[in-house]
Amino acid sequence: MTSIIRFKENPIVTPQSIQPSREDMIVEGVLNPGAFIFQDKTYLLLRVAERPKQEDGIVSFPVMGDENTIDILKFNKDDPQLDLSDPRIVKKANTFYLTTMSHLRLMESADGIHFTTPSTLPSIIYPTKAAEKYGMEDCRVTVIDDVYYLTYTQVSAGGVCVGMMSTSDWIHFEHLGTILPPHNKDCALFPQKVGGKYFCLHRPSGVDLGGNYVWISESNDLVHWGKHNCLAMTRKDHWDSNRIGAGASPIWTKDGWLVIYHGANHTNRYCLGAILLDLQDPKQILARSEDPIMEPDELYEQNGFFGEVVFTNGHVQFGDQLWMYYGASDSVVCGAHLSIKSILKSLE
Ligand code: MAN
Repeated sequence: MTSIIRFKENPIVTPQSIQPSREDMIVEGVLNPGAFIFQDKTYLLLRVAERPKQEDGIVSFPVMGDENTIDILKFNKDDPQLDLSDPRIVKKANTFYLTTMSHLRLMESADGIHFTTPSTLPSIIYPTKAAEKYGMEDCRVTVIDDVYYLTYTQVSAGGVCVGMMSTSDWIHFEHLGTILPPHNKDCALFPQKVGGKYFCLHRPSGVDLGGNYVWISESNDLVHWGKHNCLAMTRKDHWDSNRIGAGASPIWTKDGWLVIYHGANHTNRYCLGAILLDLQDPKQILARSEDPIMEPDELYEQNGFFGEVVFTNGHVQFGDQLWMYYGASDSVVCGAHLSIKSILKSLE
């Protein structure tokens, strides 16, 4: 059994601690943070999911307008074409929208547990691109040669894809565009080149043939990706039978690249597992968790906007200790301590 020690302070960030973008909006969830160290402090790049205060009989949700303003769309709940069975999605006839719109927010901490709005850095990253009209989600932050690369989910009527930005100072950002087209998300960059190439993990979704599997790809410049290979599939009758996706950047260990990933079954219960990849050839899987290393066991992981979810895309490493940050129930942000050695041991 892997020893995962949840922070006793959990949840460490809640919607109540986040100021909504506008007075008529409420923060439904703070979730799925990227994590990194900058100037000796721990930072989280949170996903903030907002929607308008809801009126009786109506579902209303935000989208970015053409002038980068927020437009509110409304549908009557008694519309027979409306399907609201998934709290994350508004489906009308064959058109999909999201019930909330997400942007990214930075929070800083001296101890990795108590987070506040940074005093000297811009703290909000709003969607600005056509590909982000329904929001930006689940950002991974990877440091490569002192540059921070942000890989995040872009959502619009055009589909779900992976966007990239970079920064060195967290003040100036370079938009590097959409690096992987729809349907794709959960893009985690390796923190260094392997055999002279950059690598990333990502999760395209197959429609008829295929599924929600993790793929691995190569690049010379981090922006143009090729040599795509299907790395890991879902496993029938397992906890990860329906969808899997990489967490944060793979971790170098002398035994191989350690990947923490999420897996969901057909009831949408999200757990975490681990995969070990060959150090020289990360297209080769050396081991994979048979059982989850973490399950939604706590009340705050079982109940919320979308319950039964632990989802990680951010961690920072101190020697053998991984401080893993995760979203619980798509509502709050939590943390846990993991020993890398104990995860490796669970894979033997
Ligand atoms: C999606 C992810 C996350 C989210 C989970 C659970 O697969 O992209 O954004 O936390 O679903 O709702």
